[in-house]
Amino acid sequence: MSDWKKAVPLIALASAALALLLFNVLEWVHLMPGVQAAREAVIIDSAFDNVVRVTVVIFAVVVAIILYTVVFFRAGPDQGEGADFDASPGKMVEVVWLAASCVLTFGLAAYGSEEFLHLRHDSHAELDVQVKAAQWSWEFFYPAQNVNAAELILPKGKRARIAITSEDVVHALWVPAFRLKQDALPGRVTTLYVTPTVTGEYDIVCAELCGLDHSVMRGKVLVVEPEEFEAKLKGEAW
Ligand SMILES: [Cu+2]
Repeated sequence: MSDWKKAVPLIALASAALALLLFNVLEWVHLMPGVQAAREAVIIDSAFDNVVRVTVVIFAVVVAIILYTVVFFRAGPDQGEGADFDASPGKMVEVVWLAASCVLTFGLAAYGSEEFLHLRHDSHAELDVQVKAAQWSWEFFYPAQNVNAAELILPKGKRARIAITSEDVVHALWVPAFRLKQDALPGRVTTLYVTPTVTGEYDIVCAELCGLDHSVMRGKVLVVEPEEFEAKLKGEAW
């Protein structure tokens, strides 16, 4: 036990150094690249970043403990395999480790669920779009405007309710720039809410293996200024 007490400052220092290094590497490689084109993207990215921060710290502590153990608890040349030593870390360490794991697991789960429900449960929307997926294309229908479009056109700053279904097999509507993904299920309607914040053209990708041409089942989202929306929709209608 006394060995571990002496080890704490060393392990803490090594953990901090390792965590700092990892944070810099993560910052450098940009885990979540690309534009955040919706309010939801900002929320999801920040949740993702926070979870990564917590896991980086835990990872650093675990690796520091492993390194310390490997270096300072090596068997000496006079100790053969199976040499006698007490591997038990003591009850206190076990209790603290278990309690901390529980707090972290449930804490992260609660944090994630809260953010998720927050995104999903506000059913207020200023625009309705119905999406139909079929092997291997996307179709968009605007019930209020009675318009069919080949692209998903959304006005900037307006919360849209996107009702998704499939005509054949399971697909998934994924807009990386929105950080949103939702399964398209035959015989069922799933719903996604999004408030686009940056005008531009973004990819829609099918994120569920759906057959031969799954890899080319792409679509486009056009986020336009609200005043251009109706005209753009009429222009894209077919
Ligand atoms: Cu697919």
